[in-house]
Amino acid sequence: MTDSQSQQYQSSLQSSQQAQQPLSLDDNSTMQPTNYVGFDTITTQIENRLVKRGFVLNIMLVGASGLGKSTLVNTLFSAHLDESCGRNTVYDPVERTTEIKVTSHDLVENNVVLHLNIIDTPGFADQINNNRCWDPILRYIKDQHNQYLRRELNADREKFIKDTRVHCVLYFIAPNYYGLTNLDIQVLRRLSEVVNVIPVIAKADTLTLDERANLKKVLQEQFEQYGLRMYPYNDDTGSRLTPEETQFNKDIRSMLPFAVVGSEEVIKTAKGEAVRGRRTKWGVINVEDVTQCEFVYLRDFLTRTHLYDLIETTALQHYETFRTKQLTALRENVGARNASSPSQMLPRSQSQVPSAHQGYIPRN
Ligand SMILES: Nc1nc2c(ncn2[C@@H]2O[C@H](COP(=O)(O)OP(=O)(O)OP(=O)(O)O)[C@@H](O)[C@H]2O)c(=O)[nH]1
Ligand SMILES: [Mg+2]
Repeated sequence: MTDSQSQQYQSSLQSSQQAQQPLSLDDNSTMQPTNYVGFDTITTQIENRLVKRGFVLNIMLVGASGLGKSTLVNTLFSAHLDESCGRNTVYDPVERTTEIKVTSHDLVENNVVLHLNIIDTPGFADQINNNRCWDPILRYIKDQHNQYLRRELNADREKFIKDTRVHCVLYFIAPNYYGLTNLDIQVLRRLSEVVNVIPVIAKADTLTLDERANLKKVLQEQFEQYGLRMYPYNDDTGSRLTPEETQFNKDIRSMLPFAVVGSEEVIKTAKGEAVRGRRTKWGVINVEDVTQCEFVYLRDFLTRTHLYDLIETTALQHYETFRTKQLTALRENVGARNASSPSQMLPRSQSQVPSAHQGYIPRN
């Protein structure tokens, strides 16, 4: 045996001896294979599957009439997704969004497909009696949960259940100096129980920087005072988040609500730069300039850092709460029925899952 052959033999013997050794256990009792197995590629495998399937994001726009809801969503995704109702002259008719309207779009970026559904709701607060004007919005959200539950309980359920559950509500607050109106409080209280709510100060270009800072302070105090739970939440019940993510969420919460300006127009600044903004008599408001408004923070938060978390939180928290309530109500119904007539102990059919309105009625 030559020297090099003997070295080769020694090293192959060593590696075969290592392979025969039992898997080692580290301090946390997690096993570490002695040779590379390759299951760490599961992340790439999952990524490939997910990319192929694409992602669904359902965003709902809620707030008083004319606060720039449609304009902002178009600005967010740099595309004309929703019809804004602005007038160019005073003679143009005043148009409004009058019913819940869903528009769907497939956006593609680096092979990743985002199936985006925008749920535009009629602006409220412009009626003489605004009592229960939030009902259609809440009903819509709960109906989507209910439909998902019915599909999930179906004996021959689809492999991939179409997800129409609302992942996030962008709630538009008027730029004023006193904060939330009574109506805002009523609506936010109900919404924040069933969906992720991200509040924004609309048309922030109409406030001075001091007014904006003051309004933010007032709003944060009101969120606290009225127990309004805004997204991102500070209670990570499932311990899903890393300490860095928890800290990041804390920072984001201290910035809420984002003071935003929307515009679909691309205009030229005095320096000749083309920017997305609003031209006024006094100059150009660049919506992507963080010294002028917080639109960029909102966009990054929504699309770059928390898009998946919004989807996951909807499934793990809001839908789960709904599901538990519905199934508990169903079990109690069956129990009561069986107790009253034990001879009829037949299983209920799927169609008898209580509707969203039977089992889960919005609080008054
Ligand atoms: N100053 C200012 N005006 C804005 C802003 N965003 C939108 N607008 C204007 O406000 C008007 C109404 O905008 P929309 O986006 O249609 O408002 P909306 O909330 O969707 O209205 P409804 O659907 O009727 O409830 C339009 O003339 C917009 O150009 C903004 O950030 N600042
Ligand atoms: Mg609109």
